[in-house]
Amino acid sequence: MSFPKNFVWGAAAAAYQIEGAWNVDGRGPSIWDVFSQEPGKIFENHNGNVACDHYHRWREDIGLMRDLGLKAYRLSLAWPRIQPTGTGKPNAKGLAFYDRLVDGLLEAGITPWVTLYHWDMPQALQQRGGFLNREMVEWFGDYAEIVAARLGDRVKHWMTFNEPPVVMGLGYHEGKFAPGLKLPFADCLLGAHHLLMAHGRGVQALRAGCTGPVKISLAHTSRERIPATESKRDIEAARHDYFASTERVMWNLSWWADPIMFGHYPADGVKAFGADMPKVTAADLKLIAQKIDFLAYNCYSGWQVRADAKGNAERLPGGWGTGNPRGTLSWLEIAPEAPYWAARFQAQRYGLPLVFSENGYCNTDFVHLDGKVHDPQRIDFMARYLRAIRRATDEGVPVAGYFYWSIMDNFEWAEGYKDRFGLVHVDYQTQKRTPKDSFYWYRDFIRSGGAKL
Ligand code: IFM
Repeated sequence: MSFPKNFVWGAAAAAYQIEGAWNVDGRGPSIWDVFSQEPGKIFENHNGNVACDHYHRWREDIGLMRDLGLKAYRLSLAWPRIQPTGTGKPNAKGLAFYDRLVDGLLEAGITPWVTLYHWDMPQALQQRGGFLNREMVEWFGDYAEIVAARLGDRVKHWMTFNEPPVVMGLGYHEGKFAPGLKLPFADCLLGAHHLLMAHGRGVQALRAGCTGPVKISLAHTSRERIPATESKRDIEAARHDYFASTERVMWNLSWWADPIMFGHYPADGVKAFGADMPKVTAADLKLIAQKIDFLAYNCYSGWQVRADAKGNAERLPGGWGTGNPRGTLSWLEIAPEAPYWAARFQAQRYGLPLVFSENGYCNTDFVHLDGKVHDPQRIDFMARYLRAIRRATDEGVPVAGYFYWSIMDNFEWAEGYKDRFGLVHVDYQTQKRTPKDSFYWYRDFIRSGGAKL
């Protein structure tokens, strides 16, 4: 069978990873500006000061998206461009940039899907405690109000936060990402709670400030559990493990998704985390559980799970086996079944349609002697993952869209510019854009309505 008729074919990027222009037109410093200036934090001390210079080259980039035939483009807004210190009067030039970008996309027939927070918090807010400060709820709400008032007449698809496990896990717990903190687990649970409340406040502000109906979500991520066989026992073991919240990490999907969808934290986690739990009131939970309209999910990799003799989940030893194909980032083991199980498990548990807000493959692509960028691995990766998504839609699992990560090579956080995810190659010395083979493959695929697999 084929993909549903109105399936959204998109690609994504995020402000700090592509915009550059870090100190232009009144933009304030973000936690990533500060973190990436610290020697040793980022591969070869790269930073996002210039990145893909999308701030100045957005017209050319929209032209590429139009050539690609994108139906939708997922972008994020740089909060410090809009409110340089995170609170107070908006910066007119920052808002004007996003105004132009949104208009340009709409003129090109591309629907903007906007994420409010993709990790670049204004540094001034971090200095006031960042997510550990409960005032974050109102700071974020005010920011969402400003954005809704300015873009809400044209933008109808929103995500509040991108990948909370990375924000709190890598940023506040493991110290690998900005702001580089290594806080006790209890503090991370408190920050997570404030983040979820800020999400709720953001949803309220977007609904109140945008004109007409809007579709809102939060982009989750986790690591997929893939049943080792399709026996009922393995499937149930994988499902149970997928939604368990007992590990003392920030990666438990149900920890983030259940409060939004069910209005309470998962009982297994509340029990396991015991005294580390923050104080949670009924009013907090009510705020968090604002109605959302779809599940947004960033899906990359996962591992196989089987049921042991007692039916408990057991991760298969050795993951996928020595030498399993992967991207240049070590965590990106290729697991083509991942989106199928992610969509099936989540749609069943949460009862909403799911959009893959990110999925992509990284490599060390370069321009070949013939002037082209040949990236057969990426094409193969996309074809495999898209087949799994088609299997889901064939079986009636409600998947509504797919955003390839990323439209172009960009600043891959702590890995700098080393790993390339783009459909478009970027030469960071000259800013020359070269569409890769995968760009043309995806273009033909979109033209065929997803039939060409
Ligand atoms: O580049 C990131 C993106 O910012 C968030 N999701 C994962 C991508 C690849 O690591």
